[in-house]
Amino acid sequence: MLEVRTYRAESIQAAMLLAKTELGPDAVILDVRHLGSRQLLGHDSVVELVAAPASPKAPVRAAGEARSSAASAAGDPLLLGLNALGLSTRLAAELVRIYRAQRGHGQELRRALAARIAEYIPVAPWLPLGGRLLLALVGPTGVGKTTTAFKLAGAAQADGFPAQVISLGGDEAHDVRSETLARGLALPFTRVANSVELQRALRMTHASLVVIDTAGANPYDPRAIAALESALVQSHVVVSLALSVGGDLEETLEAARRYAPLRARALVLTKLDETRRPGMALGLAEQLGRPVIALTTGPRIPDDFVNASAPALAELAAWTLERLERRLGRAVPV
Ligand SMILES: Nc1nc2c(ncn2[C@@H]2O[C@H](COP(=O)(O)OP(=O)(O)OP(=O)(O)O)[C@@H](O)[C@H]2O)c(=O)[nH]1
Ligand SMILES: [Mg+2]
Repeated sequence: MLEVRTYRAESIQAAMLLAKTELGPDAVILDVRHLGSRQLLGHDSVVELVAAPASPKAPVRAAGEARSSAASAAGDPLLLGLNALGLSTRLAAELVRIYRAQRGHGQELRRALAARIAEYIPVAPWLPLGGRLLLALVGPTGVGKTTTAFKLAGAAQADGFPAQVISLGGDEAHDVRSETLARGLALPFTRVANSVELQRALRMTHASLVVIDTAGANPYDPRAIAALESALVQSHVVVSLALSVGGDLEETLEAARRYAPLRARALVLTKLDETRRPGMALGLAEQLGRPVIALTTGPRIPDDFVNASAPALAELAAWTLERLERRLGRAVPV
């Protein structure tokens, strides 16, 4: 029997994030309803989304296919190169097979890669098309949370969606910069210190996108994580974990695991421009299993980011495979 679940949130985006996190990237959206002006969690726009897990048929077929290709690909340097970036052997084997079959056919290659990536890596839109989205960015210090907060809010505002940035727990020096950024983008900006102030600020805003920029939390400091959790828990925001790409894979995954109490429902992957291993974004996204909403590609606000999408991830996969192959051809360590 088809297992159907219902999710309520303030926007289609927030409801989709809930559904994809729980049911997986292939969750099938069966129905979306606007419930009109009803008070949910203190806000008035409510969307109800009915979703089901993807039919078991596709994964079973994919698993069978992948087992044989993975076995025959063991020791394949391209596959090992993708493994080293965190991709599972199954996904890596499928991408390598597609790459070898379609190499040189730019558009066809990218389309085929995108179709396969979409089966493994969830992405989600973040613009608040059907209501309002409260997005909290959490993560280690210096990964680009503040910069990303202003990129998203600035881009939303430029697209006609009223946006606001709230800084939670930022110190004076941190928020001086944020105030300057907010002024430059003509964005409302508020500072809050705790859960009560955050809830008050959220009650007062009418913005359709509110990005809550949190102070960097050391992943190995459980007290810092717990403080952030208690500051956010009452506000029913979509917590999005920001991680920078290109550092040590295991360290980054371990850091992500330490944020588990914050129950992140989405990922923002940052600084893809600062590494020669941006393909690690694919491995992190696959392993963490949370929908990716944006990839950041530089410090400029609001331009340096792309919305996460299967085609964007396919471009990254194609670039990575081409680079791996070039380097292998030159017999230089990757
Ligand atoms: N190259 C590059 N630099 C970035 C990117 N995102 C942010 N930065 C830079 O990284 C530095 C830190 O960015 P912030 O946005 O302040 O990082 P944060 O996570 O808010 O830092 P804390 O608040 O201290 O935890 C700044 O110099 C940004 O300009 C990116 O995608 N690429
Ligand atoms: Mg910051």
